[in-house]
Amino acid sequence: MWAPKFPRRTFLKATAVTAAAVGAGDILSFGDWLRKADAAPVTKIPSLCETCSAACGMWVHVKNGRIWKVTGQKDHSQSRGQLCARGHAGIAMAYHKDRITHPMKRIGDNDFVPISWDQAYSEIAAKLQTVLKEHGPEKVFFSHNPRPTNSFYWPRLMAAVGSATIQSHHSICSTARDVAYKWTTGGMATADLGKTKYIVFLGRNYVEGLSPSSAAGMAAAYAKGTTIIVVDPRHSNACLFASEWVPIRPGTDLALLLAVANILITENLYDKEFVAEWCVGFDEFKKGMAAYTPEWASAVTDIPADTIRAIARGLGNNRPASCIEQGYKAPNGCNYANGTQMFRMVACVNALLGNYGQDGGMKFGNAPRLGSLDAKQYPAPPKPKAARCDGVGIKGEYPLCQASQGIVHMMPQRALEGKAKAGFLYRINVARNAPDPALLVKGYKALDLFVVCDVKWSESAMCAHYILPECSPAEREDLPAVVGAAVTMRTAAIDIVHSETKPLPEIVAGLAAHLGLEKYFAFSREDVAAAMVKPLGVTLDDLRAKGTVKVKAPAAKPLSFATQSKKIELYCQAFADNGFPPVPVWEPPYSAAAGKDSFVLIHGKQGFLSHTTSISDPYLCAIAKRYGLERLWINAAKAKKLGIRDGDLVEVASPQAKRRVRVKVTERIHPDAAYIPAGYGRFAPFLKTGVGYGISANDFVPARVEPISGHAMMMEVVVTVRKAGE
Ligand SMILES: Nc1nc2c(c(=O)[nH]1)N[C@H]1C(S)=C(S)[C@@H](COP(=O)(O)OP(=O)(O)OC[C@H]3O[C@@H](n4cnc5c(=O)[nH]c(N)nc54)[C@H](O)[C@@H]3O)O[C@H]1N2
Ligand SMILES: Nc1nc2c(c(=O)[nH]1)N[C@H]1C(S)=C(S)[C@@H](COP(=O)(O)OP(=O)(O)OC[C@H]3O[C@@H](n4cnc5c(=O)[nH]c(N)nc54)[C@H](O)[C@@H]3O)O[C@H]1N2
Ligand code: SF4
Ligand SMILES: [Mo]
Repeated sequence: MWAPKFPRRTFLKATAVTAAAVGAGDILSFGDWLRKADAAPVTKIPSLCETCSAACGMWVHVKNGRIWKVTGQKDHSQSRGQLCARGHAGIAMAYHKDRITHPMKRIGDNDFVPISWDQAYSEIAAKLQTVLKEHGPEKVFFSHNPRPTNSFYWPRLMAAVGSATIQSHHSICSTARDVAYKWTTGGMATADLGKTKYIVFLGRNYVEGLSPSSAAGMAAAYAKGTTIIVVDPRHSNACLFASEWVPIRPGTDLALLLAVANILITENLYDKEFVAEWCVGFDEFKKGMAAYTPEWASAVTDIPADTIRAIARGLGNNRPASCIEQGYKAPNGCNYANGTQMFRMVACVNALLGNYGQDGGMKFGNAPRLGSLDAKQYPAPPKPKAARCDGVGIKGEYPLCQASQGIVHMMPQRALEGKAKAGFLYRINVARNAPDPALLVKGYKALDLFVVCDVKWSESAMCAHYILPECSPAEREDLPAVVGAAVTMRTAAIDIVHSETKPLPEIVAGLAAHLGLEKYFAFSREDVAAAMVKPLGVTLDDLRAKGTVKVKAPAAKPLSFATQSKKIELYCQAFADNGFPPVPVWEPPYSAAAGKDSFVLIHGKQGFLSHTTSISDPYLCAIAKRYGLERLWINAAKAKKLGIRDGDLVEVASPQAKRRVRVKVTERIHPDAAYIPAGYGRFAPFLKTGVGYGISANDFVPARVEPISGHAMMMEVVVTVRKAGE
């Protein structure tokens, strides 16, 4: 078991600093010190929240060199002056007990020793060079959760090494959606919630899978009378703002959409001019939809046929100011086997409504463009020629997946097959967030070299040969990003808390230098940042003072679709060419097998937690424990049949795992579904908070890859639930 071993030198240095501070100025007693500390001014420093992908703009209020509190930036379009509970709690990561304070080397199971940066860089570089020599760059991969700084630095290092396998977290998030839109409309449009008259949310939960602006937007639309339909097997908190909750059998939204298209066509409610001008394959599509009557869909979805008709007519009669919201993870981003075709249908139904580019319909973003480093002055490494080790873009493997996303959860399996030999993880905890943790841990440990760069201990970090500790967001300045019609940037609010942690640009440059690749990093982070904001007429000093700076929105672009045909592909040629149905057809979810006594195990976000990160936060964990929020939801009638009462301890079982948890017995869930909130069930032994509390749906799900978009099918699992002995 690892215990921090501080070299004597560090201890002496720290003692000397404290002594100097105490002896300074007019402080003679503890009372003096307290009065002075209390009277110290508070300064506000602009930063960005790192606790979820909304990356809200925040002000960090600093007193005596420590974080005092945070508030939301008004000019930032995600926060609009507010932060959620996770944002308020998340900034305290700087002082968290689970911080990794030194570079670490694993010397056994759950056994690490702190090492110097120089030793870490030298040993990683030597092992990587051996892998490159023996196996080539095609067996090296990098997985991350893309944010502005890491999206620049790590892919550049990987390219310098020759590896093309750069992966984001999307195969366990939204990749079915993203791949479906890529091939259908050429990219994702978003619902114009402020102006729509009739909108259907398929699971997507703005109130719990939230950013302050999306939750506020939904509340405002509801207040002014917009018809909001929420389709979800569970009465989620989004139903607070719903005109109607439509419970659905898990994994069957595709059937609902096929029937909606059928009705729009047979009842002549679709936009013929739009379809003629902007769509290809309508005749095949129309033929394909003919069999999907509302009665057929009702039997599949458990939604009354008249409700399906009412939804289709509500959409058709209000077009073009009506839409199916674009979705995210729920219900099909990476959850069900039919997810990619389901999102193709979301795009196709919106096309039938002719709502693209229309007020109240689906609009494509038009963000200001950031600049980049002068390539003549700072030559970039050549684009890698090596094949990817996740099969993405390769005929016969995963030809239609997004190269920018890859298949992150597959790498441990590839390692066990000898198809991957060295891996780097940044800001992602795949071992807890993807299905089948036992396999993930075994696979990562089978690599010749596995390096994790994180701020805190995690299940994935526990598998690493080397851990590179980054300083936390409050302690660093990062590269700028565009948000709405503005530029924003995180600046360093406090000094580095643990002297042996570093910001990412230094870490990557250090590694590059030990690999002999320093020529690709002969610039400072400021050089990159300044080049990014220059074309928008913004300076780094502006950003350091204001955090978020409005810029001129680019002129509106005429409607266009970046597909192969330059039209919306109701019939998708690329799907046909690769052996997938070119017009969506009904495919039952694997979990359709859920029967009278079993459940499809579904999951989703809670407003106060973010993935695995937040349950180890002491304040947020205390909220969860105080209100018993880790519970498994099951339907009241079914619970009665199974002899289970609210608050009982139950055993949840799939062929993969058995776990115990308390139940919430409720009318708010379809009888075929059992719901477990996301982010619980942490098992990394070094964590001091939240470990072992609650359970994770991922334990029950086998490791699989959906063939079209490469996602993890994270709700394709049937479980039994029975009362457990105390
Ligand atoms: N059961 C279940 N599983 C799910 C989901 C679910 O709803 N239910 N949701 C899925 C979804 S939508 C997603 S997007 C994924 C998310 O999966 P991940 O991207 O893995 O998300 P996190 O759990 O937040 O883990 C992020 C890691 O980054 C680290 N980190 C945080 N800030 C920093 C930083 O500034 N620098 C560095 N270097 N590291 C940092 C954290 O300590 C943590 O270890 O999970 C998926 N998995
Ligand atoms: N508080 C909080 N907010 C977050 C995050 C977070 O971790 N915490 N993470 C961010 C990220 S990375 C993402 S991807 C988004 C995700 O945002 P959403 O896509 O809104 O995410 P989830 O909560 O994963 O959605 C799960 C919902 O889908 C429902 N569902 C399950 N099966 C089905 C089905 O078959 N049909 C239908 N119609 N619904 C179904 C569940 O009951 C649940 O309400 O949230 C973002 N915002
Ligand atoms: S929504 Fe909450 S957690 Fe996400 S970035 Fe904003 S404040 Fe942070
Ligand atoms: Mo996500």
